[in-house]
Amino acid sequence: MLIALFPGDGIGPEIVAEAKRVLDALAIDGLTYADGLVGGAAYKAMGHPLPRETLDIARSADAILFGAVGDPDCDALERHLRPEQAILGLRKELGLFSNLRPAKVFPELAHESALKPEVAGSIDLLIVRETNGDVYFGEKGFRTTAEGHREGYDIMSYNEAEVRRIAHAGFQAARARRGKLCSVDKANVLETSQLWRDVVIEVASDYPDVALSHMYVDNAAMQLVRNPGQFDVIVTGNLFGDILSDQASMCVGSIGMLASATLNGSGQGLYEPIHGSAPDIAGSGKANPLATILSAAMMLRYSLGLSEQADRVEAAVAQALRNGARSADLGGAMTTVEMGDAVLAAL
Ligand code: GGG
Repeated sequence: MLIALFPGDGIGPEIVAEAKRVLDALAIDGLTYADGLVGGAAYKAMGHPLPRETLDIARSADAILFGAVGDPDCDALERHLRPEQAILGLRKELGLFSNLRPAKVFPELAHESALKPEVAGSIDLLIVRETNGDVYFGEKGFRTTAEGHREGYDIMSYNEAEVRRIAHAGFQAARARRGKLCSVDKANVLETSQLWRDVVIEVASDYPDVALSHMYVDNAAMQLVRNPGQFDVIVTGNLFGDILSDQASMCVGSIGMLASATLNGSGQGLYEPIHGSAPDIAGSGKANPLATILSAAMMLRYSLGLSEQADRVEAAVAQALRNGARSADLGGAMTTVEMGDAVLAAL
């Protein structure tokens, strides 16, 4: 089993190192690693955020453990050379269209939530975010209007095949959980969302056991704060999912806690914390590695078929929190390595 390790930029190397220590401690037979550069680190070393060498490693791997990309040194680069193109490129090149972002409150962290603890305590949801289409991949550009004003544009588009496959992913996830799927769109304004809603309704006939509802994205943002316990699985597009999952992270306590898996249906997956590279704290030892460690647990479960080991890692994270492990984002003072030590001690 080959794992591609792509730490990326900023705090990426620090958090991936802790996840790797946890994987090593599991002493899994036949697990091998291949290191690759992505993002600003790859641009600086090789002139491209997603070099061919990295892509070749990704294609041959069973799973990718990814840190984060984003580097202020690269802010002035043309868009196709910016660090973020590494994650967009990997998702597109490997057909990784289904980004699963679970959000659940660890009881010890309920008081860290932006919500009242009793409201936070009700959160146990999964956002299924489409990651191969939408405004991220549509035609983009700059032009000048007839009046001489500079104008930027990003075309938002989805075709029915793209919506159908993510809808199936959403229904299947809901079926495996509490049987409720909320499809989030903006069908009162956007053509893409009208198509999205029509196709989700068509797909629903294959899942009579799943209760489907629809919500406009602005309402969904409000409901996530007002009554998050109503959600089981949310299926939504790339842009809406990106925004709603960051919002969900504040509801569960910290963006440093949210893991993710991005799957393509073949068993191969990319696993990463939902947070970015946090350049402001890079190298300071303040980063919380738990989202990356929990992403590694998702990798064990979804790509490597090692559910027992995944359960062990998740239980160790929960135990470390019960034992008082807290990084700065969780109101404590433990370093990245001390947080990793706490998980290892609980493993
Ligand atoms: N680990 C997440 C990360 O690196 N995020 C930076 C980023 O470019 N995100 C864009 C996206 O997730 O679509």
